[in-house]
Amino acid sequence: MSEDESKGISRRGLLGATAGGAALMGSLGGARLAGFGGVAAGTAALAAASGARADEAAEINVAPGDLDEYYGFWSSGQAGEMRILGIPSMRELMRVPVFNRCSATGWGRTNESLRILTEKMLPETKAFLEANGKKVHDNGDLHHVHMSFTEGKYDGRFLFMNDKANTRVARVRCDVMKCDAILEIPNARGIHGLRPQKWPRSNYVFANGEDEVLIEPIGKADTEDGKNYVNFFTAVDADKWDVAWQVMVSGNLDNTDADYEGKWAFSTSYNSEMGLTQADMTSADMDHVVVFNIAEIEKGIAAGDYKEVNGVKVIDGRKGQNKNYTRYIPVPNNPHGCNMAPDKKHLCVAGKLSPTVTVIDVTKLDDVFYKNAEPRSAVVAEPELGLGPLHTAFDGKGNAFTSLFLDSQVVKWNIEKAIAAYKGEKVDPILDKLDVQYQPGHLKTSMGETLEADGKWLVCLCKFSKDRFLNVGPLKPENDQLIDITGDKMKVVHDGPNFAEPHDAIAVHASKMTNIRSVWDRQDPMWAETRKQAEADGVNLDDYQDKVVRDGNKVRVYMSSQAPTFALDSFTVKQGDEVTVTITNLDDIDDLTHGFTLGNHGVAMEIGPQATSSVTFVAAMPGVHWYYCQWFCHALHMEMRGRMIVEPTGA
Ligand code: RUQ
Ligand code: CUA
Ligand code: CA
Repeated sequence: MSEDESKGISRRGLLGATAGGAALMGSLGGARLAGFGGVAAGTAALAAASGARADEAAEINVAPGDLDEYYGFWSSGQAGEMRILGIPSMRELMRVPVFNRCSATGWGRTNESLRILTEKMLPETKAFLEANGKKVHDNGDLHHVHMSFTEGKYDGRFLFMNDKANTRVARVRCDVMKCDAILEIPNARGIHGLRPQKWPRSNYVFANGEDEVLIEPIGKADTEDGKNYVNFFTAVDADKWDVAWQVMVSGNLDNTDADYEGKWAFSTSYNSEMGLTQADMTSADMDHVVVFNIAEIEKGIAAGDYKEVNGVKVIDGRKGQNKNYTRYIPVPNNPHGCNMAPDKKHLCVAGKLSPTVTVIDVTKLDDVFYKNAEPRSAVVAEPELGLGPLHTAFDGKGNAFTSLFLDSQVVKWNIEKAIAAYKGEKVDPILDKLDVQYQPGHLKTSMGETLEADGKWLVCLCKFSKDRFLNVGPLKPENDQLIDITGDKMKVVHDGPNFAEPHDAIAVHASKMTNIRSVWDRQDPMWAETRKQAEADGVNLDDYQDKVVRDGNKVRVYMSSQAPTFALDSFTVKQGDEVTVTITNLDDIDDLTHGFTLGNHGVAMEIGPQATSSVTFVAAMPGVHWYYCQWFCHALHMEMRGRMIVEPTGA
């Protein structure tokens, strides 16, 4: 095809071409095609490579200016932030710093974010950080992001997430997409699995302690004996963002989920052995799922059947307590994922080291608790699906999708057929298997963790990408693949490279995000503390401000910003002063964000439209230091700057 001919081909036309032809064109010449539609050619080539028909690849093409149908909320693992992607385009829309520090927004540096990061930090952590010359941890390991529910449906209020690295849980407000509360969990170690209660609403967020905790102090207890360790299951009050109660359990806790009636929570344990080495942790054929009886635990707390440990009410739910707080259901070999189906009935527990998924019928749990039925009597199916099952997602039509880590596949299977097979009927529950690239962990269906599962998309979060992208060095991106699940056969329609290491994601229909704002409310609680100080200093933060207040060696600098100026061209302090700069962005236009970066001071912060942000530092360097707005806001954005003059001591 000549260049002239190729220019005549519309993007649609190209996508509609036969898969083979499009693939050929894609491989023929990125450079030449890039001029008019290299992206489309790439997409078609991909679709061809993965076996999808080119016309189906077209439906993932969200044209420039068009909006996605779903918000994807992604965890980022050891990067510590939350990310927002559009589905089906898989475009990255935003990064929300949570447990990490952020160079762009000043998260972890501004007074407002430091308050959130430190407010509910345990005293021993505070002391530890201080001993290391720090105020906050720099890292986090964010595995699981889940939205708040009302009656089994997403309600667009909050997103909740865990930090496995530093035993914390965080909440993000969906109206402004900022983290507004972080809680360090006492007693437990290594918060991994996290899920909100689904019914009647998310009053609790359940959080699993993966790492074992020595019950008695070192010296009293033998640290080399696993029997001296316990694990903690924590219920966080989602509104107050404080611990409501904890349950002490036998065996560690990996992933968790809750039912659709508000009766149960479930946790998988891969270390029922209470082993301290890998050999010990994998020694038993069976581990277990712990079932938590929410009403009984609440009753136990009300009746005073708890021990107070570090200010938390702890219920003893260990094996052999013969109380109605917990039951332990044996399941094969180091289970991992724990996923409640939107049929309200079936909990799917992935076997990991066992090729099976164990299906528990939650309507049978009353008998297990109150009629002494065998714990395994609640198991209604255990289909053999393939090697390394990790997580399961649902389409709302009775089908389940399980990731097979070792097989690098997604297997689609039918729950009712699996139940029939377990009863001895000659049916194969497996409907389809699809190769994914490569080694999948979590996988998510659109709205699939709610009563509104719609069976349109599946996102498969692959841990390895190897040859799927240009080589970027020894550290490779992950690969979040988009899969069309509307037909009988699954189809990979998009590869989505992603930085370390999204474990989990949810896909929320855009219609659920009714609270989301474009401009801040001036009265937002985020800067309530800052507002109080301003009032005490006689400054009205809602109006034009250019005031410098001296209070001993503390200097508070207030300035409003309006494109393209700061209210202050300069301010003067003395060497050694503790300076707080408070900036209010008085612009109330959609998308008009300003910033404040103070040169050579490691200070940078975002100030969204109508927001207030502040930062405190010691002016230890005499001289003239320029500050500037780092968010391109106006034709005169470069000129939006000023000077901080630091007079040397004794001058
Ligand atoms: S886990 S890849 Cu941290 Cu959710 Cu299973
Ligand atoms: Cu204000 Cu750039
Ligand atoms: Ca085990």
